[in-house]
Amino acid sequence: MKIKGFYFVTDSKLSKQGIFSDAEQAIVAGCKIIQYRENKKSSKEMLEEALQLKKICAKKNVLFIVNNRVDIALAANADGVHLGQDDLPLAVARKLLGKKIIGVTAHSAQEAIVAEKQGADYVSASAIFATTTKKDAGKPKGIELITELKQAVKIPVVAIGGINEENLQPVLEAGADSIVMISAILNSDNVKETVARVVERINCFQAREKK
Ligand code: TZP
Repeated sequence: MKIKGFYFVTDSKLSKQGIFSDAEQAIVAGCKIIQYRENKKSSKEMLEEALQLKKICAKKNVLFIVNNRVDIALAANADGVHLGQDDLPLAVARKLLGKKIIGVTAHSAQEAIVAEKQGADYVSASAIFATTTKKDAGKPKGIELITELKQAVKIPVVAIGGINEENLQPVLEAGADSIVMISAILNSDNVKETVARVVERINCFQAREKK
């Protein structure tokens, strides 16, 4: 399955209904990719949560990705892992994960080119706009980073960081294959309705562009 369209990332701190409910609502609303992102809990707790999310995703044929942790991804039989620049090297993760999906965070075209050469399945352009969800996201790069990454690599480019319904249009126009929104979804009044609106907008835009 291709990395395309709306990509939801869980956040237990921002969640009002709990991460399982958020994932279920996002899936009902049409989301096809869910990432489990957690950095405060024990490995044991993380595995339990990852297993539960995997079950929720598998039932609906939704891709399930684990952030940072190759061990949790393997133990939960996730579809893949997302690696930051300070996580396990891609070559090591590839050995452990075989054909599973591996995404890599890229802050520049150079990082994206290296990730593609080493066999990444997608890169995430980070961070596009200012965000408070990830404290060390660094200075926002603007939509120019999406344009640069799209020119530099052939693998899908996922846009992340400070994206919401107001600033979605330029992100789409810059050519992002997939788009993450965390706080824009979890701070909204209704996760399902907000995801449904965003999914519809992204899918419509991408269907039109394909013609
Ligand atoms: N990586 C780069 S920015 C970010 C992550 C996980 C947080 C994005 O969250 P939000 O709330 O959509 O800005």
